[in-house]
Amino acid sequence: MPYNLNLPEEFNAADYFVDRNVREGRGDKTAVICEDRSYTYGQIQEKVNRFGNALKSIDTRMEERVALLLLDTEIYPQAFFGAIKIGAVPICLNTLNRSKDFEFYLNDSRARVLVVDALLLDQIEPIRANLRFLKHVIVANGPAPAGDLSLSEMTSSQSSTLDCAPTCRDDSCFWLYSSGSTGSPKGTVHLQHDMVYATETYGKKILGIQEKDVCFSAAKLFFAYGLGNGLYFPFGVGATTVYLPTRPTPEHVYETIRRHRPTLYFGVPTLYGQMLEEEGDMSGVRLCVSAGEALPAAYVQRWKSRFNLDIIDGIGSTEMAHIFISNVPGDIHSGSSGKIVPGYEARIVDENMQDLPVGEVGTLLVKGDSAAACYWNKHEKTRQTIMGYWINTGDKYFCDEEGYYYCAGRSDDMLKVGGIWVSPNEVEACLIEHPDVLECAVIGAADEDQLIKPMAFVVLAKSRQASLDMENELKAFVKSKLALYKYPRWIRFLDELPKTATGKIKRFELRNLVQHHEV
Ligand code: 3UK
Repeated sequence: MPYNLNLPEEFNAADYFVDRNVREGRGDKTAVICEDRSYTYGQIQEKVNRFGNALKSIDTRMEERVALLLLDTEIYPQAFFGAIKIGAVPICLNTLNRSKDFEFYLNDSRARVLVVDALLLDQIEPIRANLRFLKHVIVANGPAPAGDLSLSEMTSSQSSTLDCAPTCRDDSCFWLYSSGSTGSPKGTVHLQHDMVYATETYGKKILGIQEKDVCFSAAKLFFAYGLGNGLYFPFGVGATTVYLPTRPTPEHVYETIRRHRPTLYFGVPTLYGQMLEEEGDMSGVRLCVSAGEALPAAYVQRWKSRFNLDIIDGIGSTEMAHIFISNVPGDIHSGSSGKIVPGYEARIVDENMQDLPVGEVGTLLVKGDSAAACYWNKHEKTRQTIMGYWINTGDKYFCDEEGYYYCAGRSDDMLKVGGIWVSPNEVEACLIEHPDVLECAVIGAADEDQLIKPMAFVVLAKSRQASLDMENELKAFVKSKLALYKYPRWIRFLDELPKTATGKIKRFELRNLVQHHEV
């Protein structure tokens, strides 16, 4: 069922997510904890106001883009909502990217202002001369070089009060860059009401998030997943959020959990796998969440037996802002993405956009009012993906009789083996059940007859040795579990899998390795 938000025509997300908390009496409630610092909603509101005024002082106007290249600290909510409050449009940039990516984002978006963490400034220096539209660089969390602005200096002289810009509920609110399998990244334009929609649906109905919750997202705020987990879900209900500015290693994550005792923990599958390999404690956490890629069923079971905690896997996307199909606490179907989140609708269609029967693999389309409005200046890609009310996820899924959705790979990852579809995900899920396997990826590779067969790349668990015996053992293991044609004909052992900045396996790199006979 569609969910009606009943937002007024004039609506500003910063008012809803920041000011409303203070109006409703939560001014003294802790909003953000970062290392040994903590800030109340009242203090965050003041920071937001000072930053909004600072942006205005350098003539930032409504609808202009303000790029954020920031680590997860209290500066994030300040800059994000400060920009939104004056009607400007923050763009959350992936801090793991490199100079040439930032050059693309800044020129493609025509951002007028960049807010950059001092620790990331070295990524910007080499490209400065190429930034055609950028007017101001504001440096946060450290000193600004000559010619740049210092966030702390700029904001200290500003007023701590600020009225919201009169944006409407359908105004641009924030952007995220989404990279596809082909072409340049796409600026995904989200509207003022989108964060409210995701909070009301996934946030409240699936997480059951409440004011008393403490969120900790190991997935960073620049990722659409982390932005909901660590920023607008907790702010949407007046809860508390914990930030970890450094790399989310199992050690840092366990330490943050020990120190700040979150109730909701958000991770990605790779990290759950790594955490399972290390010592640590999850005391105080009531629920764990996974998204970004399919969570291996084996991890769900190992996690449950070690911590007695559920991990709810759900699929979301940058285009939909957050999760639209999810497992729910108390009804976990490990290996499945779960059921449709109330407020969203899904269809599974064939190449002619005709609905497929239960159990058949097709393209997943999804509908819901947190969907992006468009890709910036990419008309054709917008039309291919945003089909009226429906968004084409590009994912292959099937749905069972009870309404559970199962991921069967990306449109371009599915393999035809002996004329039959093989889902690399299914083979991976099987391999990872083997206790010696830490991570794996399966791609299609051509045999001597140029027929596609599955090939597996395996990262072995600590202290396990790659050998011919191990290879045969893993093949036999898959053969014993799945239809025979699905087993990997070749197994290659790697020290680590090539991953994108957001933790997805770069299958194309694995395919290249094979094509160039490098493995
Ligand atoms: C894949 C999954 C299987 C799927 C995201 C939660 O990942 C997010 O956004 P991205 O734009 O990627 C979207 C694509 O990733 N995917 C994500 N989650 C799952 N596949 N099981 C899953 N649980 O191909 C999807 O189309 O980077 C995740 C919330 C917000 C997000 N943006």
